[in-house]
Amino acid sequence: MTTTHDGATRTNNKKLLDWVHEMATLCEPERIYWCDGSQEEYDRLCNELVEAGVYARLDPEKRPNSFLARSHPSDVARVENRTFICSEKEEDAGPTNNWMAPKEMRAVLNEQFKGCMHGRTMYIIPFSMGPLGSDIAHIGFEITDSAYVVTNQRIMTRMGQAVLGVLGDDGEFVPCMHSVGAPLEPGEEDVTWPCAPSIDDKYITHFPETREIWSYGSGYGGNALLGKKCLALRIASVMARDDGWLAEHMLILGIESPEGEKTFVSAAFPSACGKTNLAMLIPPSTMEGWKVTTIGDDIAWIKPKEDGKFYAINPEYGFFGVAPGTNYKSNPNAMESLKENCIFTNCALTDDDDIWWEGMTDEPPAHCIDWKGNDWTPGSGDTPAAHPNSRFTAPAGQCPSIDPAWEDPAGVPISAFIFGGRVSHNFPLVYQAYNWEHGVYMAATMGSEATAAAIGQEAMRRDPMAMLPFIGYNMAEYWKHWLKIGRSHVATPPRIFRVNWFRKDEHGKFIWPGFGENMRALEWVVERCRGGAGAIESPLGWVPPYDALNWTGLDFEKESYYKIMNIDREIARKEANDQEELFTRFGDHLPREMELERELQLQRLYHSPPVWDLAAVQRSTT
Ligand code: O2Y
Ligand code: MN
Repeated sequence: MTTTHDGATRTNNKKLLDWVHEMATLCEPERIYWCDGSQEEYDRLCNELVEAGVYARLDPEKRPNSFLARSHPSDVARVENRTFICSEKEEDAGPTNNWMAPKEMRAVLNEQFKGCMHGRTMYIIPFSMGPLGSDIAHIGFEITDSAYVVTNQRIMTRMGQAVLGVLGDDGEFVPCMHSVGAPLEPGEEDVTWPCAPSIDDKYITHFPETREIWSYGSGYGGNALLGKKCLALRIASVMARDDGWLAEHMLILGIESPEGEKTFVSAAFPSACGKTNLAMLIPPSTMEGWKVTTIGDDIAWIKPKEDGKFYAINPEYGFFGVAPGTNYKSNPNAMESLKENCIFTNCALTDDDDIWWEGMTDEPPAHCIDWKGNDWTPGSGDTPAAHPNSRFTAPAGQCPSIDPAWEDPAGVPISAFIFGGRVSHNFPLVYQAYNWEHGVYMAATMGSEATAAAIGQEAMRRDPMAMLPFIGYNMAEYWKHWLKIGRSHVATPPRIFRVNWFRKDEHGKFIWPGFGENMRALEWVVERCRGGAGAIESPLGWVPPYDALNWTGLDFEKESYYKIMNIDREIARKEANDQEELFTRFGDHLPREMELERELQLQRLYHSPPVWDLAAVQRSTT
């Protein structure tokens, strides 16, 4: 075993050095390399990856310093059924997580990791989740045998030697162990995307009590870039529970009014709800003076501070966004962020050495190479050129809407939490919770519609707080944590809202224009937080009357507004009844407030006066 960059010359942190030594002994790599995070190192690794055929360098004029990688066709997304929470007790992982006893999992992992880095380099990546030295940030070390992971981590995290300075001799870190699970025996030729041959050999495992991550067999995204979902959500949610803060699957926005007042909000959405588009929203030009800035697109770490407010940081340094559907109409800021210094994974390669994906342009290219490396033309039928989960890895600092405070170690003060989903019927555009407990109930019961193929009906796929695949402990205990932190850790908790951009009319067409026009709902949210803007009491919560929204420059008649705000009470009661199924899964862990709020909601839906019909309210008041 040869060592490049000896660890002992880099750090005196005994825990770190012991761990690296122990992992090297287990994995038996050919080389050990301590990453310094420099540009020179990044360029060198990218060149090596180009030479090895792992990266294709894109045209330096069109897409400077950018690369395309193609994964193995079996390794294209997070593997939820192979993701485990290994707490000592099964009930501490809760009914929504896969669980295995730590002892049992360690035995499996020891087998898998033994000699798994034969013929490969073991890279040691020091990284900080959050601005270096921020009291909200945490340090991680990822050990990996993938240079693809190293180069992506340099974009996604603050990575390199400076982290070792902040760590010091006794500092704490989260050990993140990763292998693609494809040892190279002498004489064996490497492939461009090594990974474990079978899904059953992949393990994305978390040990909440000892705060460790072990990931084996996949080189893709959330399975391999361990700072993101594994550390910043699953392990951090446990740290947050223990230490009195929140680790959330939330974007963070700054919203500036024409008067120059800035309000920061954080928002959670399940996948496929346009979260990245909202994180980089550009208000319509007719809403003069309103400006939106981006602090983060995916994860928020939120801490209560002495002044009685929650402060949030984006623990990440880059975007790992879904490529298909991103274009200059849906998200100009994302497109501008992708102009240079990016890594693209599983996108299509055009004949002029640029990237393309479905929805990027009105017209597809006449020819390109698809994500599997095959010729592709618009006549290729249902075969997509880019994989539906193809990704861009882009430095967040390149986003034109990035907020000047996005790297502020103190974080930004959060005034509102917004929760969304994708619901085509009977769910209002926007409404506000009556109080913190009601808001936590609204967030806990959120979800998106999923068509149950077998019956052809739309069922609600629940995704509480958009944390279903990312909570590191029992979801019901997480709800208790939310209830407690809002009551006792801050003077005035942020207001809680729900939004839904996806309501359809009787012809199956979206009623709400969405995208930049979502700013109209955000303006109401901001005004509510500042004590202004009208609202009507409804069984679901406070709803805006038509005139409380800013309609300047948008032709959206009252009739259409009623359509996206009206609620059929019987359907709403069925929805509240259905929520019982979710709650009963948690047995004694369920906080009493959740069932109480559900009951109250049902009562309001039975007994509120008939004027609840929003259309009727509007007609009687205008
Ligand atoms: O499929 C993957 O590995 C990536 S998943 C992901 C990436 C960026 C932001 N969010 C997600 C997610 O699944 O929520
Ligand atoms: Mn996400």
